[in-house]
Amino acid sequence: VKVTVLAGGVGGAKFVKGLLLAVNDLPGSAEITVVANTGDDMWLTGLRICPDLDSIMYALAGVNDVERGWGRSDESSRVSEELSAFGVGWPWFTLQDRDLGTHIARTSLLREGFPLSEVTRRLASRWSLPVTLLPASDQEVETWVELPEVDGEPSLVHFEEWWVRLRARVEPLRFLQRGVESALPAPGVVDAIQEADLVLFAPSNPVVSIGTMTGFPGAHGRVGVSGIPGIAEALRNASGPVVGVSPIISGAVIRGMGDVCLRAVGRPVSAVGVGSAYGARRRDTAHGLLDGWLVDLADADAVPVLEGEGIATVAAPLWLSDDTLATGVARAALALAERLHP
Ligand code: FO1
Repeated sequence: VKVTVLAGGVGGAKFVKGLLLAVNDLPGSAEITVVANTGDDMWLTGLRICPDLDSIMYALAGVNDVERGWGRSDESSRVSEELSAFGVGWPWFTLQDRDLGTHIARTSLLREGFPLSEVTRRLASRWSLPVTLLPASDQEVETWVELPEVDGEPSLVHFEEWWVRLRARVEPLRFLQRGVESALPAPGVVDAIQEADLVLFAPSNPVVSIGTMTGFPGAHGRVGVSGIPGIAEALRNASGPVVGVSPIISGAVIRGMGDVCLRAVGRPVSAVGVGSAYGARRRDTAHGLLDGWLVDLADADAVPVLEGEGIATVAAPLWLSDDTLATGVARAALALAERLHP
């Protein structure tokens, strides 16, 4: 079977690790493609940083820092100490030594003229990852955050500055996907979605991680997020079922600060809120994306609501705290997909 997963960084990686174990139950071999969000990417200290691609690559290679979630294990900070002493870079955003090796290698290949998809293939080939890892786009699409005026000046900061320095404490006016209008899905992304036997949305940040790929509509007068042109269309044309896993359990995010992102686009922080923002694919031909939606057992009351909206919804345990639990979540997603497309 061919499975394609749309994913953000750390949560996406945990889900994919579970999926790799869950597909062992299926007959025949599985071919998994992971399409990673590139909206968190940025230039810093002259280097191209791709947090979500790296989080997934390191986790699947088994070289990630498990406790922190991002970056490599067995790290040191000698280079970042030197950069700080020169006053270069962001002192609150630590680029550690091994991780810097990745950014230098990536930037070097980009400078040689290779597109990000080819650069990612080359970096990942070092570890023979058990999946094909694709960036959502080869073009630079960066999420910026518009914050309320300070001293009469509207302030616009890169997503990472809002997320890491400000810890998402300031409520954004809106998100801006810089460069998204002229971006295209990276080579292989549209085919991976359209030709998959099933497409899964990892329980990643629905607004800035999945939304930067698929688009995420605003509500209650708030501006939504623009997706990379062509990805939502590929999802609507997908021949297999599209099944999402809720990143919200009992009205709170599984990890991170995605609740602030949902409020910023005027959406309720709930399994129903996220599911209905993605929308039912068959019924709402204008912009619906989902055939199936997995919610946590604690959100079982979401089932009849979303079923009423035309999305096949199942309640299952959704915590991803360890590989065994993550495998259970992936099994539940595969079972729902099987029901939708036997
Ligand atoms: N997150 C932090 O909270 N502090 C950091 O200093 C930091 C550095 C960092 C460097 C490389 C990288 O790939 C990720 C890094 N992250 C850091 C994680 C990242 O900011 C976010 O958690 C994700 O982008 C959100 O999905």
